[in-house]
Amino acid sequence: MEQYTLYQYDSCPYCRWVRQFLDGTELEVRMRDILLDREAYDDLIRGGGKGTVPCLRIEKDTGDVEWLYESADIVEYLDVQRRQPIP
Ligand SMILES: N[C@@H](CCC(=O)N[C@@H](CS)C(=O)NCC(=O)O)C(=O)O
Repeated sequence: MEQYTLYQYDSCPYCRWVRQFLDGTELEVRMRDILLDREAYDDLIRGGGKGTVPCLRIEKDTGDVEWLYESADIVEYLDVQRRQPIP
């Protein structure tokens, strides 16, 4: 199973949209608030390369990690994943 972490913060409208999408799914996504958690912000910069949110950290079954920016791309990606049959 892929593991997901969403880097975001409360008042960001793009983040809110992704969170609202997630509310209607059963996907498990860890939330990290980059305004409240300095370590989360540092991890985002180090891993993703920039501090823009939302950003989805995707850890593949293989251990490979991808960082996906852009709310529309995040929602589209997760929408595909949630339709996958459970192995
Ligand atoms: N097109 C992006 C816009 C994201 C965006 O503008 N996020 C703002 C917060 S609401 C941000 O992180 N700005 C700071 C930055 O880009 O470094 C999306 O849809 O995700």
